[in-house]
Amino acid sequence: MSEVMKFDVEDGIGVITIDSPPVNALGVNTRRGIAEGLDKAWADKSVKAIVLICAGRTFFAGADISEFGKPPQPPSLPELLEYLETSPVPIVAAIHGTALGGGLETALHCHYRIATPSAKAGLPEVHLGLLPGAGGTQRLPRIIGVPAALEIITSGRHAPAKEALELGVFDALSEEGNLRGDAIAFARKIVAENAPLVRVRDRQDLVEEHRGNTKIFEDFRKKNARRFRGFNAPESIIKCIEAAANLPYEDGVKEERRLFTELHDGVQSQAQRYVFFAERQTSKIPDVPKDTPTRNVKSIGVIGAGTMGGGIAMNFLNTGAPVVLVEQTQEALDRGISVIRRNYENSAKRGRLTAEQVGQRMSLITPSTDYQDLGASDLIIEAVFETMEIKKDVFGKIDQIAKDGAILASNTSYLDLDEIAASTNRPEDVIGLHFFSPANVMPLLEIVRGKKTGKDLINTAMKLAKKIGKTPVLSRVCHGFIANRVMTVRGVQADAMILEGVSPEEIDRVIYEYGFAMGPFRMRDLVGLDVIGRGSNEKTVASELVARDRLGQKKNGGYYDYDENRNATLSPIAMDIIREVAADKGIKQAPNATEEDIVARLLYPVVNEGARILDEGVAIRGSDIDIACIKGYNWPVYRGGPMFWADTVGLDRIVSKLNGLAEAYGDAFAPSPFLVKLAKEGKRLSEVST
Ligand code: T1G
Repeated sequence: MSEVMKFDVEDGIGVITIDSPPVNALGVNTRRGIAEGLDKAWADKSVKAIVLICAGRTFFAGADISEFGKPPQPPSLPELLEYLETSPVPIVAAIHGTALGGGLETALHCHYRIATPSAKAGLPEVHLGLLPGAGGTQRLPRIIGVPAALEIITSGRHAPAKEALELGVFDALSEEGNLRGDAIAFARKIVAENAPLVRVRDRQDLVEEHRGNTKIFEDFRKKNARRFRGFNAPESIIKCIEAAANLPYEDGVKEERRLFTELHDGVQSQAQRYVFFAERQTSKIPDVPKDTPTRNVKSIGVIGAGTMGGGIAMNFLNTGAPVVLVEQTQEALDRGISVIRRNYENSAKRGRLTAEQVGQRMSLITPSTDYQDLGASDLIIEAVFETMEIKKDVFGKIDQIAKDGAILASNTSYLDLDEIAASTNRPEDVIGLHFFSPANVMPLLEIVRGKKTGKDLINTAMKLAKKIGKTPVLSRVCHGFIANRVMTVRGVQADAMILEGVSPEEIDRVIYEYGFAMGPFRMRDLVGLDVIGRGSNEKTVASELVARDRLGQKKNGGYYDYDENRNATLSPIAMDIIREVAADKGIKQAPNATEEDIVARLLYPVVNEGARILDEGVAIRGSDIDIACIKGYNWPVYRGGPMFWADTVGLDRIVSKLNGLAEAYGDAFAPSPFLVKLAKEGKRLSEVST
C-alpha cells in the first residue's frame, strides 16, 4: 500500500490524492503511488472518471531531481504516463501551486486540466541543462502551437493560470479554495456530456501547420542567439519541437528521449543540477539551526544614498518596508532619491511596475540628514565610503542612537567587520550585509559573520535575504570575503598577462568563450576605470588610463575605443601605455599564450584562492563559493562555478599546472596545501563542507 497515495470515490469520481512533501516531486514512491491509484480506480466499476490531485503546497513540481544520475527505478516517468494514458475513463488533473516539468507533463497526459487561479505551469528543465523528457516537447506544441511552445520551453518560465487558460494548457479555473470540489464537478460534467476521451498526443492541427517550415525555427535561433550562447539545452529543445512539427508523435518522442539522454549525461546538466541544490544549501548553517530565534525586522534605516545605498534601499522598498534614508547633506539626499525614483520609473516604462506602485514605494522613504531619525529602525545598514575610519565613526554614532535589539549592518566589501564591531558596545548586534552592485539587481548577498555576531542575527539575515529575493552566502571575516577575494585574483593575472605582451582583446575573447558575459578589460571599461583604479597609488595601466582621462565607455574609452554604437576596438593609446608600464617594470615579454594558457593563468589561481578560503573556514562549503561566483560575478552556470569546474578539470591537473606557474612566476601560484591534499585523496572541491 503506497504511503503517499490516498484513493477515494465521490459520486462516481475516483480521486487519487498524492501527498509527498515538500513539492510532490515525481520520485519513485510518487510514481508507484500514482500507478497504484490508477489500478484501484480502474478496478472500481462505479468510477466513471478520475481526478488526480496533490495535497500540500503544490501539484507535482517535476521529476525528483535528486534521482538524476542514479540507477533508474521502475516505473520511469514516461512508462508511468504511458500507462496513465491508457485509461478507459477520463482523467482530470487538478492543479494548484506550480505544475512544473514532469508535473506539467503528467497533466498533459491527462484528458483535462483544471487549476486554481493562483496556479502556475511551466517546463523549466532548461534551467537544469535538460529538456522536458516525458513528452512535454511533443505535447505542449500540440496544445499551444509551435511559436508559444518555443518561447515557454526555452525560457523555462512559469506561466500564470490565466495565461495557461488562454493558451489552452488549462481547460478551466476553479475557485481558489475549492479545487477538489470543482475538479470533481468538472469530471462529473465530462461524464454527463459523454465527452470524448481526447488525448493530447492525437491533436495534430497546431503542429502540422508548421510541417517543413524551417524558417520559424531558424528565426527563433537567430533572435535568441545571445541568450542561448554557450548552453546546449536550448538548441536540443528547438530540435525536439521541430520534430513535433515534422514527425509522427511516436518518432518525435524517440527524438526527445535521445536528446534528453544526451543532455542528461553531459557535463552542463550535471553542473546546473548541482547549482540547483547548491543555491538551496547556502542558507543552511551547521551551527545555526533553522529554529534559531530571529529578530523582528519591519523598518529599515540606510545610511548613504549613493549608488549602493540607493540600491540597497530599493530592495526593502520593493517588499513594502519603510526606509529612513540618511545622507550628510540635503543635496546628496535629493540626488540619491531622484536616482531611486528614476530607477523605478524606468521599470514602469518597461511595464514591470505601475505608476501607482512607483508612488507607493517612493512614499515609503523618509529622507533625513539626521542620524537621530534612525532611532526606531529595526535594521540599520551603512553604505558609506569604504574606509575603516569612516565606518568606525558611523558605527560609533549609531551605537548611541539605535534602539536595543536593532541590527547594525555594514555593506563593506572587504574591511574587517570585527574591527568595525569593536567600535560599538554591541558587537553581537553587528553583521555584514555585502550587496553587489547594482544592489537592486545583483542576486548575491554575502552575509559576513563576525566573531561576536549573534546566531539570531545570522538566521534573521538568511530569512531577510530570501524575502528581498537575494541568494545569501555566509562568509567569515577576511579581506574581500568570498566572491571579490576569488575574482580579484583573476584580474591580477589578467593585468600581469597584458604586461607580458598578451593582448587584452585575446584575453577578453578567451574569457568570453569560456562563458562569461564579457572579459575583464571590457568589464572594466563598462564599470568605469575611475571606479576600478580608485585608491591605488601604484602606477598601473588602469591608473595611467585614468590619468589621461580615459574612464572607459562613459568617457573617452579605456582599454578599447568605442564608436557611437559602442562597438569596441582595442585602443592604440592603451597599447602604448601597456608597453610603457611593462618597460618601467622591466617585465619580460611572452606574448604567445594559447587559449589554454590564458584559462589556466586566470582561473586556476581562482580555484586555488577558493581552496584557501575553504581551508581558512571563511566559507563553509565549496558549493557556497560556486554560488557566490555565479550570483555575484555571473560565472557561467553551465560550468557550475569555480569549484565544480575545477573538479571537472581534475584537481591533480590544476595542482601540477600551478606548480609550473609557481616555478615561472613565483610563490603566489603555489597550490594551497589543502588543494594538494584533496587532489592526492581524489576528493572534490565542490563537495567540501566544514
Ligand atoms: N526535485 C527534488 N527536490 C525538489 C524539487 C525537485 N523537482 N523541487 C524542489 N525541491 C526541493 C528543494 O530542493 C527544497 O528542498 C524544497 O523542495 C523546496 O524547494 C522528466 C526531467 C517548486 C518553484 O525544475 O523550481 O521534471 O532545501 O526551496 O522557493 O521532463 O523548488 O527544503 O531540502 O525551491 O518555494 C523540473 C524545480 C524537474 C522545478 C518551489 N522541475 N523546483 O520553490 O522552494 S526535471 C523543476 C522549483 C523534470 C521531466 C524533467 C522550486 C519550486 P530543501 P524551494 P520554493
